Amino acid sequence: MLFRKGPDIRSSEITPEGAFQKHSQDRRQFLASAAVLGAGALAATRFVGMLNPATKVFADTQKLQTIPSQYNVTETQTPEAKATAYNNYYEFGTDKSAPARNAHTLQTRPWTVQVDGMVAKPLTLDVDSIMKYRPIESRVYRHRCVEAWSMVIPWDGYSLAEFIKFCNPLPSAKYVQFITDLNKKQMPDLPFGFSFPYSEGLRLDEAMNPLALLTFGCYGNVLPNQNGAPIRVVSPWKYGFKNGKAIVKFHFTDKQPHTLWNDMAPDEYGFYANVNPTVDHPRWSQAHERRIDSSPFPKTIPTLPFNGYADQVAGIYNGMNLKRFF
Ligand SMILES: Nc1nc2c(c(=O)[nH]1)N[C@H]1C(S)=C(S)[C@@H](COP(=O)(O)O)O[C@H]1N2
Ligand SMILES: [Mo]
Repeated sequence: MLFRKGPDIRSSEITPEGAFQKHSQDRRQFLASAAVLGAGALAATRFVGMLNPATKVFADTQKLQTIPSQYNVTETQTPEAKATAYNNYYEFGTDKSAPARNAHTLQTRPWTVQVDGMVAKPLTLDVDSIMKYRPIESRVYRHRCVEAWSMVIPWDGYSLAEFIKFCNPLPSAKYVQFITDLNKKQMPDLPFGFSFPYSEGLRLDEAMNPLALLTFGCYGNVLPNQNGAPIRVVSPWKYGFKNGKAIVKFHFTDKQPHTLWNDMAPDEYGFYANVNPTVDHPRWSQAHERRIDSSPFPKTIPTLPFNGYADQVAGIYNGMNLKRFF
């Protein structure tokens, strides 16, 4: 395997008291640096954003400093031009090419993120301070859409677990919900018939797996709007729809949160959405996928259990019927 085997985190081990104490030092430092760095970083990004409303230009001028990751796959990467032009982001249209054309209307700075629900203390944070909390890794991940296409994308971020520990969830919290911005003015193409804002979520033990990435960029640039700027989640062993874009709220809860696709069609899009070649979508097979890479025609390749990340994540689901909890 290409990966180091990750620690097998069980829900009973999530957010023990000791972790909170160990973390309070980091937390104080983070709050201090957030206060100091917030204003300058915010001014710089707004300036660039205002000069260059076009998303592509914004991304090109916003290089990220990244460190290497131990979690890279070695398959051929999808060219940046393809990964940023073929998107699912229904707030900006249901066509795959629509988000790249339309998403520039979303203003991604200033951007505040709320942390609420079952946490020691609700927080309102500036996205730039969240981005600076931990070094940004470049992680080359497989990215598998439920519609049976896939890409290989270098995402830039740090483990969601780091941020969750910072959020201080109560021991009773069992899930974290990610809620996307809903701004009708900045989303003039919002289609009818969807229960926006987009909502997704993970069980806390899934969210604490080191593979789950709090993502700010891709290909070494800040995320283009169509890929979820300024902050999104990437959980590479799950179908792409789990990976909410443009997050404005992390809500901690003890109940399985509602999710947009599960609301829309519960028999087609389960809450867990683990990539599973043996559980077909009611309307198509999930045994294979079309890999969008550098070749002009996507190759059809077999889909791997947990998208090839079974060594890291299968343990999370020990004893669970994955055909029932799909
Ligand atoms: N807010 C929001 N997030 C979203 C979606 C969406 O429509 N709205 N689509 C999801 C789906 S179905 C996929 S496959 C991925 C696509 O991410 P990408 O466009 O960066 O490849 O985003 C997910 N996150
Ligand atoms: Mo998707």
